[in-house]
Amino acid sequence: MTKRILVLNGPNLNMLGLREPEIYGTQTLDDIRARIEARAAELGVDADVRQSNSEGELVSWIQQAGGAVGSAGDAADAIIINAGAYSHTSVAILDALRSVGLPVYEVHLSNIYRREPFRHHSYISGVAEGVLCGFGADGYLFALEVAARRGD
Ligand code: CA2
Repeated sequence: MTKRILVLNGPNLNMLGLREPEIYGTQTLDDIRARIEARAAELGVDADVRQSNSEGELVSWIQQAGGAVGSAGDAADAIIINAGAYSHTSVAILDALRSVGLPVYEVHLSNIYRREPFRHHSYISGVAEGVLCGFGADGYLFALEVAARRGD
């Protein structure tokens, strides 16, 4: 069966390419989605790229990826997540990721360790297989390659 990888993006990432290009680059989220989908096709996996500004919606998608009741068709084999600012605040997203038990790959476009101290801690890192930060959109593609290869 084709491996299915859920790629989640958190708050404000819908603004990519439209504001703060010096930090987050000039590519829009649609540009990044197209790059992820193209690489997924080469790797022979399905990538489902989603964005939400709502913490609760992200939690629901994570639960569905884990096969929660009523989530037929949304189950996934791995999760790549850039939870944006929720990375630094959300115990709810941490709990959801821990409960589904899927491999988690954390991505940040910017190098969070070169930025303000409040960005240096991510709740998600504690459950992630690995963290990619500072490589811009390439981080998603690196994570996709690892997620596609692992568990074969
Ligand atoms: O570097 C990353 O990918 C972040 O997850 C991005 C988050 C930030 O809170 C994290 O500390 C690091 C912010 C995403 C905001 O994206 C924008 C993009 C363009 C314009 C405004 C916001």
